[in-house]
Amino acid sequence: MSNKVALITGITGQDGSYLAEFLLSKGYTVHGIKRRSSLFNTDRVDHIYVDPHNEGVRFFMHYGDLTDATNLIRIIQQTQPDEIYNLGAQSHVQVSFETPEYTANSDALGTLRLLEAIRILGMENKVKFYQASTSELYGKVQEIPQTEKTPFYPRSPYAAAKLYSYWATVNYREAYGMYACNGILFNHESERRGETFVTRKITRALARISLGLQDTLYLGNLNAKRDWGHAKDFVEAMWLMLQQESPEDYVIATGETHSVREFVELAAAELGIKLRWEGSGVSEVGIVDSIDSEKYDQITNNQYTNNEYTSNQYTNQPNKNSTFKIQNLIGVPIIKVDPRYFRPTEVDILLGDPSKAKQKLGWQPKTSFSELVSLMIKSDLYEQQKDVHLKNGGFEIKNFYE
Ligand code: NDP
Ligand code: GDR
Repeated sequence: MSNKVALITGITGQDGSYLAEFLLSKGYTVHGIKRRSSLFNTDRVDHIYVDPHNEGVRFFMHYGDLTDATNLIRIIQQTQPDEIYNLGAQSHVQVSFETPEYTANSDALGTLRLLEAIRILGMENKVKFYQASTSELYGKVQEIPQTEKTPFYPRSPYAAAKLYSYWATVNYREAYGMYACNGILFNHESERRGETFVTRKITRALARISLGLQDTLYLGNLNAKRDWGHAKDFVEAMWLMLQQESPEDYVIATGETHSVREFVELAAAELGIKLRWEGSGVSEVGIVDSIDSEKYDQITNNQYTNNEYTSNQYTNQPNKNSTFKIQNLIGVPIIKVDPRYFRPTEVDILLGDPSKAKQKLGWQPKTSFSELVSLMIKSDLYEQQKDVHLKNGGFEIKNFYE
């Protein structure tokens, strides 16, 4: 077991929570930086939180923000980390078109502030630094598949900000001899993925539609292709990058690409729903062609055994009390295109070549595309079942995402 100390920015995010779990399991003491918010925002890490008054605590959270250099310097000085993982970011590509300056401040200058804090504190030779770089750097792709050598062509304020951080990390490595690495991670998802990223939006909405809680799922570009892996597998690669003899940059990907449309079809199929597509462009709709009721019953009955959030609280079969019959969906257009979700500049296709990571880090993804979709659907069915109970109990159910 290690007795190292790690500091994670973005601890309340998807990756921050998986990485914290992983490092704690290795014996690390983990410090996380969380932003102040007006409501509790720690759902993803509540299960690993321990009252700091207890003895032997190895997980701590500190208020801070990547836009505030003073607190970054103070937290690094206080916690004296061996490893810093910079996962904090305004991470939504579409939102970055709405908030470009803030995105640059947190995603570009935030990284610079951390790197400078390390220098100011004279910790260049003690701290190892991980930068959450992204396949979005490739943007308008110059070659397929993308490797560590593929030229970048960012297509959003988010990607442009991340490009700055990529090069700042390389520069601090070369200028000051810091152990600093870029993980160029392709899309990675999970049961904990934010609800407005396309995969989670799809699994959550389809689960709700199958339970009669929502009518329609509105999506943007169905033809975009992404290399989707599981976040739990990907955080392991971050750690491996910091355990090598010398710091280098690595592509982390599955080596498979699928369209948003394929993701929708597979997620629906997981629920026993077969879709057919009609129309084209903004008029395209996904209509329920047929339902495999046996498959739906099977997944709704078995979801608990496979779900990471399994609790003894709900042991009854989910649909027992539901008045909604999934057969009602046959012939209904449940997927519609809404141009609101089109991006001013799109990244059409991403496909990573993780050969270097396989060879040098001994890393490879463990979760297949179909396993990822299945895990996410099961988890969302479980979550949404709570709303079915509320609805059947007479409470009004609102959906803010439709
Ligand atoms: P999330 O959006 O789930 O998490 C982002 C985290 O950053 C949250 O904890 C968020 O806090 C925090 N954060 C946002 N702004 C600030 C700020 N100004 N100061 C401090 N913290 C802030 O992202 P992921 O976990 O999916 O991604 C982790 C990192 O990896 C990000 O940098 C992302 O850009 C990058 N990345 C992600 C990929 C993916 O497919 N998931 C692929 C490649 C790179 P809060 O909870 O308060 O919002
Ligand atoms: P991405 O993820 O932009 O790749 O960034 P997102 O899931 O938002 O989009 C993937 C693709 O799906 C298309 N799409 C939609 N996207 C969203 N969010 N909502 C929709 O309704 C919708 N319909 C179609 C998008 O146009 C896009 O082509 C993620 C983030 O985690 C980044 O932080 C990270 O750097 C990259 O992955 C790698």
